[in-house]
Amino acid sequence: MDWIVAHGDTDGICSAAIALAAFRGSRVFFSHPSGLAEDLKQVEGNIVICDIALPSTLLNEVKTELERISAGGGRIVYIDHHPLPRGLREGYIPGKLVSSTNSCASELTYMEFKDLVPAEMSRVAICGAIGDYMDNTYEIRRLLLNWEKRSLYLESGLLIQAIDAGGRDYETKRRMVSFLSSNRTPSSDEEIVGKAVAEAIAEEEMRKRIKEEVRVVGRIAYVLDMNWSMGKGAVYARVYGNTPVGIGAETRKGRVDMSIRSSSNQIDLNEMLQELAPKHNGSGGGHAMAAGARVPEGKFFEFLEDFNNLVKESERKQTVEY
Ligand SMILES: [Mn+2]
Repeated sequence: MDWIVAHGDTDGICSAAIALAAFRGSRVFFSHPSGLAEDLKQVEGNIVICDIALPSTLLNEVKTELERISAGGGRIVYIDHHPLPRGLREGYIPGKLVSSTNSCASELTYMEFKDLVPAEMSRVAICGAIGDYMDNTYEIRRLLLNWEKRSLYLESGLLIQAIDAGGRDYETKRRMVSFLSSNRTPSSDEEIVGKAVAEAIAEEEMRKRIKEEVRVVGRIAYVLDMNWSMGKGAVYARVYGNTPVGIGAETRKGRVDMSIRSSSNQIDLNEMLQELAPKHNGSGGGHAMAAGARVPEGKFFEFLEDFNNLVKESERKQTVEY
């Protein structure tokens, strides 16, 4: 049995679709950094892993599972664009590691398997790149020349909105993967179109609500418990709070989960959160300009104050440098 294990966002779904076009008949499964080691326990055979950060805290557990898979004769291709855990040595995990922080996972997956998939899969790579705000790379711009850009942005917008509307519905996501892998467009699927349009209408309402309800702590703007996409909440919080950093937060099971977005490439959210969140008994990380964090409910405001100090600090440093 061949396996594809991917993150459940647009980039992960598009990466999985490209991998599935290369390895027809694979089982598609969704996971995330903190659940990867556990999820790998059910895997035997060849595996492609897409868009899942190698977790620093559970690295040895992931390594153990990959070694078991490899010892059983499974071929492993690990494709990801999150920063690698600090100090990871080459060859530490078995299999092929395709890693770059400059491109999305869909672009890396397309480039890795492009000889095995129809050329049309390039548009799935582009959709994934737009989903992760990483469509401005050399390869994606080059691939986009083969398409009508404006039409493709509609297709990717439909897909992204439908995925945002779907929450944690893994059956629908699996269906999207197989659908995209067989070279069909999001606009040709009634369910995707319906969900996307409903989400776009809801978004316009939420945008206005966030404009009213956004709260600001220094250089950080946030919205809490809006019961909506945290990532988009973070973007609108930043815009209407008029700050370089925005947070969409949600209280769940005694913890506050956050999506965090920045508008400044001078602020490295991943660096900051990996350092800061554990100090508040939480965890955090991701990319430089788009990341996530989780802290206990009672620590949230303390965390915001400290986070704001780090953002101010990094802005102050730039002013001095210039
Ligand atoms: Mn990604």
